[in-house]
Amino acid sequence: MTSKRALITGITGQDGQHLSELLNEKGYEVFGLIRGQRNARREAFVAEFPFVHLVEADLTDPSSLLGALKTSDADEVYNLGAISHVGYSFRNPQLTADITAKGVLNLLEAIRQTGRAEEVRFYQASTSEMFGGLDYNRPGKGYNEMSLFHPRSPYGVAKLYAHWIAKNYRESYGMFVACGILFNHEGERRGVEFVTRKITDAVARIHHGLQDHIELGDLWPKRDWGYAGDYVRGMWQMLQHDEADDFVLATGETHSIEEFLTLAFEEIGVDDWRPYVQQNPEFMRPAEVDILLGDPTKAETDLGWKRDVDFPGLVSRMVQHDLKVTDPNR
Ligand code: NAP
Ligand code: G4F
Repeated sequence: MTSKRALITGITGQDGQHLSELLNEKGYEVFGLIRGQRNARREAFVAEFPFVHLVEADLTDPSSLLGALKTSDADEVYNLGAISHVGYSFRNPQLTADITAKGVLNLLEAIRQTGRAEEVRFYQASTSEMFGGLDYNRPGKGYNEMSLFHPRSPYGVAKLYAHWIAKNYRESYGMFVACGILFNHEGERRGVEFVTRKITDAVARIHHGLQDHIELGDLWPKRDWGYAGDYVRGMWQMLQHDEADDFVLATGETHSIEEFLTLAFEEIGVDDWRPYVQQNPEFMRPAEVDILLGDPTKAETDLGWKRDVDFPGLVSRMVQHDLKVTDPNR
């Protein structure tokens, strides 16, 4: 039997790395879309994932996407590429719309142009940011696939367009388009611009005497944080399902940034994190998402998905990883 072929956009990002690894283990031939004339992450990526065939393209350039689809001749396309940082999207709203929203339309249209629209299975990386934290229709139960949307950032609004255009192509052209509405997922491959990795990296550096404090924005928001390795498994399961559908992936628990700080500092034997944390308005947002809590019942029931890593396990593995990589004696 010939192996399946997958094309991943956003291959250099956290989820792209986890998914490459998973699909390679499953025997796929993996193609990854890489942008930029000299992408700073290319060299490190090639060293760690030599089995991935990189194809140059950009979500804002339709002809390059068509080329990538033709080169890869993919059976499954995972669209993970995006401006994914909420704070950055406030400062760069038009770029966010071009890549995170319109990029999806470009990719779907390019798939249609290949003439293989009915054969290709497509995954769209939708997000809990589309809900916006205003838990007005299912108070306390968590968002599910039927919850109302109220995005609170240029990123959330762009992702909502992407979500609906993806569903529209499913309904209009009979394409197999699955939308994974994923709550926050983290891990040792998370960018340091996101709050969890920023904290675990700083905690490790404080432990090694390389820095003395960390500057953060608001500490009260709550997130439903899971482990990225568990979530990419769910993406793959969505494309193996008999029907294209929408699925929430979440843990069903929500924790504040203060709780994350408590566990992270305990990992290095510090009981009170407060002396090490300063608040800096630079890291606050014009509109905040107060609380995110997801209900993954549908994915658990229909896909058999379940997460393995819990909240304390997630914090611990991230701090332990960062203690190793920042150790000046290593
Ligand atoms: P990430 O680490 O920020 O990676 C984003 C990727 O998008 C990078 O590989 C980046 O490539 C690529 N990209 C940016 N602009 C592009 C363009 N113009 N053309 C092609 N690629 C471009 O994000 P992630 O955490 O892995 O998340 C993956 C996807 O899931 C994203 O769409 C994100 O919005 C969504 N999501 C994430 C979470 C989460 O908690 N992680 C939750 C829900 C949804 P460069 O190396 O070139 O910058
Ligand atoms: O880690 P964050 O930047 O993640 P956020 O905004 O929840 O978005 C992430 O999860 C979404 C899924 O819900 C994804 F769609 C999205 O692509 C991304 O992966 O911020 C988490 C919370 C926010 O409330 C933020 O205001 O932490 C707060 N925060 C406080 N200080 C900070 C900081 N966030 C960052 N990035 N940096 C800070 O210094």
